Amino acid sequence: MECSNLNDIIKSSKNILIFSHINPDGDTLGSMCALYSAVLKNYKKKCDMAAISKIPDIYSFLPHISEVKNIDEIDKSREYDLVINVDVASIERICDGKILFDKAKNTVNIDHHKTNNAYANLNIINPDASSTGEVLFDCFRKMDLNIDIDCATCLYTAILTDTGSFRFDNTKEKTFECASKLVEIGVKPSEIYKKVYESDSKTLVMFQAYCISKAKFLEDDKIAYTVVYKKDMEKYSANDECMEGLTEKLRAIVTTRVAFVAKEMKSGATKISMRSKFADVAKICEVFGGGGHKFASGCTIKAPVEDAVKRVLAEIKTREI
Ligand SMILES: [Mn+2]
Repeated sequence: MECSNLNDIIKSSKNILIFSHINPDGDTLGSMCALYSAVLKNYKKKCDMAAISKIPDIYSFLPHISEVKNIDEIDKSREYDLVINVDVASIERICDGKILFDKAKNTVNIDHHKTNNAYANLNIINPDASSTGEVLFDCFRKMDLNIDIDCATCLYTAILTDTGSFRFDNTKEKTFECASKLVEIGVKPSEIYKKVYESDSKTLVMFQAYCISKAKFLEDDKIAYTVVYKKDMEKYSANDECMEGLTEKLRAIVTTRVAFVAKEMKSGATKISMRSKFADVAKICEVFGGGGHKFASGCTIKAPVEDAVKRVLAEIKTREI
């Protein structure tokens, strides 16, 4: 029902803008480009696409990604007929884009986050779906849209990345059903796998090897963590993209139950990225004003790294992990 409303809204809109969220991941970018592609081919309309912050280089293979503009390049005085947010759990995640969202004649919010508070005129939210890509694919099928290889590639990438290659606990029978249909359309899983997971830069690999080599282990190796200083980043010319997957590498050790990376930020505060196998680390990060998912959360602590690490360790030790 909601999806047929989307059909009517797109038909009656001349100017459409699609937003992805800040610090974009494969789900928000894949969903944005998939929607762009579907609208272009089925309604013969060109949408604008906006990114709030830098798009990681690995996603440069996504069809239509080169047409995405940075929010700074978009005229804030414009009034769009329709603004659609994809994978944007809360309106703050489009930052300045909110100006354009609030002015739009119509707004749509397509998402899968449990915490999404349905902030648009039309909200298509399915918390049981693995990803926004899966929500969108369902919707396209209900709308009877033609899904071509470009669109399928984007949807597959969205589902693949948000499920950690079909490994995380959001991977359900339905997820494989969607993936199967996308492969039927022509998606080559091994090709997308190579583009997403075997495209690390030499800098990233060497930098992460260094970070792991100085990891510390506590409580019979149940807790694993490493500290990343500004000077480490400088030494390796590493950027934030080089942090991607680092905490997961510490969690992947058989004895690890909780892993975290403490990063010294330019401001002097400490950014904590935490992962677990069993414990609800969202609860631990909430103590420090952060949050996220049960097994993957984060927070920022306004304290120097040594101090922040002490506080985080003390908090972990009060819990059953
Ligand atoms: Mn997502």
